[in-house]
Amino acid sequence: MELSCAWRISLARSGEAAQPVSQDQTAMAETFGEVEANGTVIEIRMYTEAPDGSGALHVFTPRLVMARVGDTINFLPTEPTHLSASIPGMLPDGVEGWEGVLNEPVNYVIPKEGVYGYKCSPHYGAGMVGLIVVDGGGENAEVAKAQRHPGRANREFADIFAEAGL
Ligand SMILES: [Cu+2]
Repeated sequence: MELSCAWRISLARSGEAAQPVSQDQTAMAETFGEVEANGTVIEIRMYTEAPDGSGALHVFTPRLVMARVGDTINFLPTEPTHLSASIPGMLPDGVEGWEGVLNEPVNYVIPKEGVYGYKCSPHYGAGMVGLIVVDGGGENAEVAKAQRHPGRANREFADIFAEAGL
């Protein structure tokens, strides 16, 4: 049975804990074991112009993070016109992912080991993408690497996977 993971996804103001959006926590616990937030928060900022002076446009910073199950990923709309949304085909099996709203933060508690690819939907083709590697990458790394993307996102993901050693 396909179980919804939507309860662990929330859109919240920066600094607020993620809140469940449904009551299906018992079923999720059976699927993924202990997946409550462990208190570790990893911030990923969304920029129109990279803060490192490189001149790169439309970036997540950092674009690659190593995380553990239970960590909270906090996407911050540091500059406007951006969002974070997971990419279908770049999530571990059974994980539903997240879909952010323009100019709003996303708090996402990592439910399972594996790799999580995501994009800024308006700037996907411009290469505004990123990757979360959880507990070494797990079973879906090869499937995620094989995904094809619009425009500059292919090159960007190739660079990110190489940086991750996957
Ligand atoms: Cu963007």
